[in-house]
Amino acid sequence: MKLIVAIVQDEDSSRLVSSLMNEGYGVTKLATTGGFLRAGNTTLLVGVEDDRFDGAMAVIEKVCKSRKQIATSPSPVAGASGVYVPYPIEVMVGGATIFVVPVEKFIKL
Ligand code: 2BA
Repeated sequence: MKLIVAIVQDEDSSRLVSSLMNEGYGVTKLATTGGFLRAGNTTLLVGVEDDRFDGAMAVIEKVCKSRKQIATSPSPVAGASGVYVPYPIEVMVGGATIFVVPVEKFIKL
């Protein structure tokens, strides 16, 4: 068994949960915040048997889209005033950031 930890954009999360549930996968949805953008994203925990792993990954790949987001970043060099000036930068976020973890035990009490 494996645990898929998938960090996805909020815009994709509802459709992804529905799609996974419709295919018979168990899903837990967590509201999370990205460290770089400091913006909300969604982390899904999906426990899957090994023979269903590829199917779950295919669903995630199909639903999650990459998008450009504008973030505000402090300038690395202080200006003449000595103040760090925030400036907008464009970053490409997602599809999905995925960690796959082997599951030693799966217990339901
Ligand atoms: P954030 O940390 O808010 O990052 C959002 C996007 O900003 C990233 O998209 C990436 O395109 C960009 N970015 C991140 N750190 C950067 C940096 N130091 N300089 C320039 N650009 C940077 P993704 O790579 O698709 O990541 C989406 C979200 O996935 C992240 O949101 C974070 O919540 C999570 N994530 C990504 N890599 C991770 C890791 N190694 N461990 C834990 N969480 C991770």
